[in-house]
Order: sequence, then structure tokens, then C-alpha cells
Amino acid sequence: MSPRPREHAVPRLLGAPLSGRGRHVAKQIRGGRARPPSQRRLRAGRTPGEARTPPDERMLCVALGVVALLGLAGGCAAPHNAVSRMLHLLEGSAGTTEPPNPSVLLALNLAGAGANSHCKLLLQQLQKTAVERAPKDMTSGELALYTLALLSSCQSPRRVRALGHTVDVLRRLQERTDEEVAYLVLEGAPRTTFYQLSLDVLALCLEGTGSYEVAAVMLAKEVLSPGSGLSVDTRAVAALALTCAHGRLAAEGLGELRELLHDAVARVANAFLDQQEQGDGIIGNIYSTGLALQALTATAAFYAPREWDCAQAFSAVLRHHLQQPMAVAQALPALLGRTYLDAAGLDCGASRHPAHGGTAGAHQGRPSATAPLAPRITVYYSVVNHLRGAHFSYSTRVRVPAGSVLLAVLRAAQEQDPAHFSFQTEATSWGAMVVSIHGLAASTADKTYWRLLSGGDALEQGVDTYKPRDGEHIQAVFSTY
Ligand code: B12
Repeated sequence: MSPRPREHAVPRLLGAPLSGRGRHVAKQIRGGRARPPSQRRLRAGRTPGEARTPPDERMLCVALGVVALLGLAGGCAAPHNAVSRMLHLLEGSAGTTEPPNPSVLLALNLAGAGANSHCKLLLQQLQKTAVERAPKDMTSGELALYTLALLSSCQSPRRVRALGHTVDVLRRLQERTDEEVAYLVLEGAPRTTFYQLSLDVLALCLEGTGSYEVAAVMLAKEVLSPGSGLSVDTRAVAALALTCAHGRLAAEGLGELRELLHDAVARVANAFLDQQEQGDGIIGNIYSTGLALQALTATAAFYAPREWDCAQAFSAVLRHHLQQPMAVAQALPALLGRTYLDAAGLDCGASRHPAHGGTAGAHQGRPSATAPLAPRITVYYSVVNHLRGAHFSYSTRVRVPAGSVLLAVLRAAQEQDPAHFSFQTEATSWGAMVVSIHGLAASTADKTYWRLLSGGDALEQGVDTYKPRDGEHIQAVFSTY
């Protein structure tokens, strides 16, 4: 691929409206460019096959690494026992989930705990899945998360080998990102979501050879747009991505573009500081706070001279004793003073966290869907579609053991009345997602999903973790996003 004259292409986009430039922009975003020497330096020391630290030295590195890690978060340190519990939880989930979870490997590597057998197994599973799915049906965000996980394992995303085949995950990511941008230009929204587009920019920027500037500009504009309804989670990943892009462009004299990116990152970071103050340490909800803390960790220069009360945020997160591997995987890096921006600069030959000494952690499984000896509670359950095709609205009442997760309610309703309450779930990084009810399936092309509510408020968890109370009314409403 030949280098692209980006000094001309990118600034021209700054004043351009988001729509109406479809083919023109799509054309501009095609093609990669050579990575400048400054960026190559940034990534030194992570080439696969390089000399590894000998085992004896590694033990020393372990101790030093942990001291460094625990002291990194601007004077805030997460207690060792809390970090150790989280690491054990992640290790317990590594290699045991289907599909394998790149965010778990990324978090373990960022915590310096990526050398154990669980991580090696998880890496192999990810490589196998990449070979099978990257050429076919992976979304841009999935490819981006795989890229980050591979980079954090000091593996090149350009040559992923498994099952006797090799795939170029980075090339696929570039293609999918280009599709996202072209779609955004034409339709006003990415093909998937702004969350995935943020991951795309982050991964391409960190890897350093891809073409992500147009996507970064569009992301920054969306962040700054007054009507933008981006969630905390999405703005957090966008801030990380734009911080990376801002840093990369520093050496290249693209002043106007840097200003736009700076404004977008500063907007997100300042809003997070305000939200944290108002939310007693929580930014959005407990599950978005981990990513928001990563963003605040990475963006101090953008909210200076304001200061971040990281102690308040840390204790808010730690109070919740997060149990889901995905929630832990997003929060743990920040508690160790690290962020996804560090994924490409890790020294895979060096320190490994001693909290577990390479042994398996206690696996904290999901709460079981049934608890036979517990007293029973009554839960009211409705399924509603006033959106597509033949509208319907059915309600029922089921009895389940107290302490059951919502999935048990859905199963009981299906068992009682399969004609109205049949449903299907899909395994995802956050657990079981309800993808179809009463034969009506969610669709990414249509941007529809089954929204879960309790008494009219959206649930903050999914069916395999949320535990309804006695007398609660749960609704599943077919909705758009
Ligand atoms: C985008 C998004 C959605 C989109 C996904 C659409 C799409 N095709 O991309 C939609 C709007 C459908 C969605 C729905 C829900 N979401 Co959501 N979602 C996200 C978000 C912002 C990004 C996920 C993502 O794209 N990751 C990147 C891709 C590449 O990785 P992935 O593994 O392929 O991602 C898939 C899963 O994350 C899955 N998914 C998305 N949300 C949820 C929620 C649950 C409970 C499950 C099991 C799976 C799941 O869809 C993604 C795309 O296929 C995350 C934020 C975060 N911090 O992770 C919240 C997040 C995962 N969602 C959350 C919630 C609560 C929900 C809902 C339960 C909300 C509701 N009340 O209905 C529903 C799921 C209901 C159901 N049917 O089971 C919570 C989960 C918290 C928890 N402890 O479980 C998060 C963390 C947001 C938050 N901070 O509260 N979500």
C-alpha cells in the first residue's frame, strides 16, 4: 500500500457536514499508509519471537511490576485483595467461555497476568476463532477487540495462524471500518454502532499502520454534536480512541484536526468529572464506570487544571464487587492505572502478577437459573411488540425460586405457555442475550432488539444476572437503538 497525502485529505473534512459526501469520503478513506518512524519507536519491544526475560529475572520483574502497577493511578491504588479477586475471576473465565472473550485476555495482559496457561489457552481459542470467522462474519468492533487482544499478547494481528491457515485480522478490520464510515456518511449512523466505530479507531490507531483519521474526525464531530445521545460507555471508548489519534497526529503538524480531537476528548472528560461528582463516584452506571475510569486515566492532560478525585471513583467501583468477567475486564485496567491505550506497548517478556502465582483462580460462575430449595416468588412478565409486523402484547405470571435470575422467569413462562412466550438467547461477551421472543428476532441490519424493563425502567443487566424481586413486573419490549 502506498503512503497517502493525509495533510490534504483530512483537514478538508473538518468543515464538511457528516452527510452528502458519501462516495468522496469513502474514496478518501481507502488505502493505508506507512507508519512514521516515531510510531515504530512507540511500539518497540513487542515483536513476537524476540528474546524473553529469563525466569529468574522474571520473578524480580513480577514484584517491581506490581509495585509500579499499583502505584500508577495518579496516587490512587486499588487494595491488593480486591485486585487479586478480580484477577482470579478473570483467570477462571479465561478459556472457559464460548465464544472466547478477547476483552478478558486484554485485561489480563494489561494487568501483567497474561503468562499463565489460562491465557495461553484463551489466546489459542481467539486465534482459532479469528481464522474461522474473521474472513466471514466478524463485525468491525469484534475485529478491533481481537486486534487489541493480540497486540496486548505481542502477537501481530496481520498474521494470525491456526488450523493450518493464516488470516490478516488487521486488513479485515480496515475493510470493515471503511464500511462503517461509508455507511455513516450515507445513513447518518455507523453500520453497527458508534461504540464499535470507537473500538475500530482505537485499534487501528494503536497498531499504527491503518487508516483511521476520517473515522476519528467523524467520531469527534458526533461527540461534539449537541443532539448526540452517545452512552457513557461509547463516549469513554471514543475518548480513548481520540486520545490515541490526537497523540499520533502531534508530530505531523495537523493543527486544525488536533484541535477538533482535543475539544472532543476534553468534552467527554469534563462531563465524566461532573457526572462522577453528581453520582458519588459512579459515571453513568456501575457497568459503564470502568470504561469511564479508563478514559479519565488517559486524558488528564485534557481536563487539566481540573483534578480527578480518583479515590472516590475507585471506592465506588470496589464497593460493587463486580462479578461478571466482562465488567471486571473493563474496570480492572483502570484500577491498575492502565487503559486500552497501553495494549500495544506491553513487554510480554516481563512481569507477571504474583497475586495468583500462575495458578488457577477460583471460578466464580454465574448464578444458576434455578435454586430448588429457596422459597418461591411471583414475577409478572409481559412481551410487547408495537414496532414491526403483527403487533402483540401478552402477559403472564410465574412462580420461581427466590434468588433466581430473570432467565428462570423466561423459561418458566415458556414452559407454561410456549405458544406466546417462546424465546431464544445467544451467548455473548456479557452473557446470554435475548435475541428472539414469540418468533420475532432482533436484527442488526434493522437496529432492533428486545429491551428489558422493570416497572418502566430499563434493566441495567441481562437475563442471566438480573434477579427479579417478589411481585416485580418485567417487560420485554421490541425496540430500536
Ligand atoms: C451497543 C450495546 C448494546 C446494543 C447492541 C447492538 C449491536 N448490535 O451492537 C443493544 C442496544 C442491542 C444493547 C442491548 C442491551 N444492553 Co447493551 N451495550 C452495548 C454497549 C454500549 C456496547 C457493546 C458492544 O458493542 N461491544 C463491542 C462488541 C464488538 O463486542 P461484542 O461482545 O460482540 O458485543 C455484543 C454484546 O455486548 C451484546 N450486548 C450488548 N448489550 C448487552 C447486554 C447484555 C445483558 C448481554 C447479555 C449482551 C449484550 O451485543 C453486542 C453486539 O453484538 C455495551 C457497553 C459496554 N460497556 O460493553 C452495553 C452493555 C453491555 N449493555 C447493557 C445492557 C444492560 C443492555 C440491555 C440489557 C438493556 C435493556 N434494559 O434492555 C440490552 C440487552 C437485552 C437483551 N435483549 O438481552 C449493559 C450490560 C451490563 C450488565 N451487567 O450486564 C452494558 C455494559 C451497558 C451499561 N453500562 O449498562 N446493548
